[in-house]
Amino acid sequence: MKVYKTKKGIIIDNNSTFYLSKESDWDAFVNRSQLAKEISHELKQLTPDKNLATVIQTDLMTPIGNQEVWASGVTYMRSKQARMEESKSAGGGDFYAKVYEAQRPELFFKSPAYRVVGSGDPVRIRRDSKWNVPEPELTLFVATHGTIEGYTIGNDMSSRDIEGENPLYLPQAKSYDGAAAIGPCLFVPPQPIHPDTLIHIDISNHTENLFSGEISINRMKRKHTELVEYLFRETTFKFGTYLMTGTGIVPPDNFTLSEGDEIRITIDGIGTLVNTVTI
Ligand code: DO4
Ligand code: MG
Repeated sequence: MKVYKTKKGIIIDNNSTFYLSKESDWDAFVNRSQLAKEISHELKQLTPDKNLATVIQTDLMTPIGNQEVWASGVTYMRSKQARMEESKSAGGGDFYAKVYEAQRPELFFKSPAYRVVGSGDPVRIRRDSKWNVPEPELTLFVATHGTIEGYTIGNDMSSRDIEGENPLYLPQAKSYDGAAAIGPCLFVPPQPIHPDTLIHIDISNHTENLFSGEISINRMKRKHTELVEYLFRETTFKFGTYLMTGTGIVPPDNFTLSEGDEIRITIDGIGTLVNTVTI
């Protein structure tokens, strides 16, 4: 099942049959244990409505209420290599090699809900940065009790020159207006997402393709449950939380985003998150 937040309410897509939920509060709707079961139960009391198929195109909102967005780092070999390269001259390369092998994962706060954008919205690159990339990431929705209840597509926009200059600049490279995108929906499967699920990215300037990449989530070094366990150790999440799981796709070092570029991130079973770059 896919759940869309729209201006008309919460729409449930069950194998291309669409329903409008009786619950209009996003936090109350998503932040439940055994969410897939709960939604299946609710569907029995709802009437399908074909018109809702267009509403998810015309009235789509970012699938977030009061949730924070957290992120994991260096969870794929490609990410480790890219970070070591960009921070080499600053002597930071070693940090990334160590965190890739360490028991404790890298987790960082990415964004409060009010700063997160959805599919169709612009993402931004910093005006004080010259080297910017999108990071396409499977993003978990974790309910208050620490259970993974759903998945969405995340874009962890990053300024590689700022991050590479000094690892302590990570929050500036990762958290600024327009740096976090999620959407288009919350995917709520009855079982955990399939390990062979593919993440695909296309970046174009509308006339030509600039970069494409693909990776399977089974190339991730850590388990989703392991990331969640560390995140929830000493922190509570009243509304549940989103957790980006790290990138395994990094464009070549001579690539940087420019204003107007279109970023399309597709994850099997979830859909496509589309954003255009502004400054
Ligand atoms: O360590 C820096 C950030 C890493 C990251 O965002 C990623 O691997 O996706
Ligand atoms: Mg990332």
